[in-house]
Amino acid sequence: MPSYDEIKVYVETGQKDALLAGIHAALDQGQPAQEILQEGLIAAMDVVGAKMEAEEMFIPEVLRAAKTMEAGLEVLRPLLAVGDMKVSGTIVIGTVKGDLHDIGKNLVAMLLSSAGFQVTDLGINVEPAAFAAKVKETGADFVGLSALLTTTMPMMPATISALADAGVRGQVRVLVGGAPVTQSWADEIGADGYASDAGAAIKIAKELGALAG
Ligand code: B1M
Repeated sequence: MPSYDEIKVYVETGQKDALLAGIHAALDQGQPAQEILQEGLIAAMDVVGAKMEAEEMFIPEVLRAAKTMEAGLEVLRPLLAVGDMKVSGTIVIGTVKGDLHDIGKNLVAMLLSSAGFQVTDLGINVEPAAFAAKVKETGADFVGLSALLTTTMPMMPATISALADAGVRGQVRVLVGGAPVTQSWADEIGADGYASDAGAAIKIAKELGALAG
């Protein structure tokens, strides 16, 4: 079985076949899917982020790493079900306008779905009005906003305003997340919940659902 450092290198350097073989070998050895995700795939993207910032990696290489990670995620997907956290509810989720990052959002959507939520994923670069229209159309209980860039975080309050303008702010709980997002930002913009990772998103959605009765 490869070490997590080796798995990280496979993601970083876009070695998809080696990554998939490595993940299968780790699973065969009894390593938990959640640990492979956290210590291998997500940790690799942190290395990629640091190298991107230091201009040691550029967009095409970062994209290749992202695609490789997504291939690994597909193998883990069925194993990441959330066990006893069965909840129900409907959520409209997307990455806010101007932002093209979707790996974290996809992970959150995937885990919410496996926890019993009915998920409508609007994808990336979603206009505030498009979130509001979909909430209105589906009568969703939650709307989930993901942002990975400090420059796109302001699209979160813009989306909350669009929900108010469409007359649906009162019926929907707003959950926000993404690497630069914090609890204090969520408080500042009047979101109902903040989650630092996909597991926390399920927990918070469950709590908010229970509060709403
Ligand atoms: Co971009 N990028 N990127 N990038 N990219 C970051 C975010 C950056 C931190 C890298 C860096 O410089 N260190 C930096 C942002 C700096 C900042 O604003 N603070 C950055 C930059 C600058 C950019 C560009 C501007 C680069 C450029 O063009 N010069 C550009 C912007 C494009 C745009 O969006 N308009 C850009 C482009 C890209 C790619 C397209 C090449 C690619 C995205 C591919 C894709 O997503 N399909 C990419 C990538 C891959 C990254 C890094 C390396 C990895 C992101 C990732 O997938 N992480 C990233 C560095 C980093 O974050 N370490 C970086 C793994 C993922 C599982 O984690 O997304 O954080 P994350 O999601 C977590 C939590 O945040 C949370 O749960 C998830 C799972 O645990 N979460 C939620 C996320 N959404 C949530 C929603 C919730 C709840 C929790 O509720 C609804």
